[in-house]
Amino acid sequence: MPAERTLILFKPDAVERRLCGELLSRIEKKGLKIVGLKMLKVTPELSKQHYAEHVSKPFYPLLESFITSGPVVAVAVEGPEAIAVMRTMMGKTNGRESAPGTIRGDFGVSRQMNLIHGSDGPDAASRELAIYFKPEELISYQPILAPMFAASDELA
Ligand code: D4T
Repeated sequence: MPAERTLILFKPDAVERRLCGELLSRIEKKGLKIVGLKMLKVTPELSKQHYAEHVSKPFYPLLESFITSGPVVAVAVEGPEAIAVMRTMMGKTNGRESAPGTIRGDFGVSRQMNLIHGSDGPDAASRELAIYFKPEELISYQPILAPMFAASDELA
């Protein structure tokens, strides 16, 4: 199976609550690889681009207000089935329903202030990585310990 890349955002509530280190640590300890990292403010225009599928929904105005309320941290994450692995680690959208052990299950009780975004499929991952990172900001590298994280037949 090929190594995938996915776009992760630590949302304004994660930054405000000083949870970025905790979330980054979980990603690293899981064995996924960080290949891009930056802090930025999401503008209303960027929010509409990112959340294009939600712009016409009733909850969108509140969502835009929240996601533009403070800085976010964008992380490009790589690994075998990284998209699904991250979605499992994040838990359900609503923190009240997310299982303990997941990021949203451990740190929140909200559906909107749910700390973290992760691309929900390969098409979304490509689209979202291109929104937040220039190609040259995504770094390809082979850690010396890579053979200790997955067998050769688990990666392309
Ligand atoms: P993201 O996209 O942030 O990773 O979240 P999910 O993939 O888990 O959830 P989503 O696309 O359904 O929702 C996107 C974003 O909108 C917020 N939201 C959602 C909200 O504020 N009110 C709502 O009613 C819903 C359904 C939470 C996540």
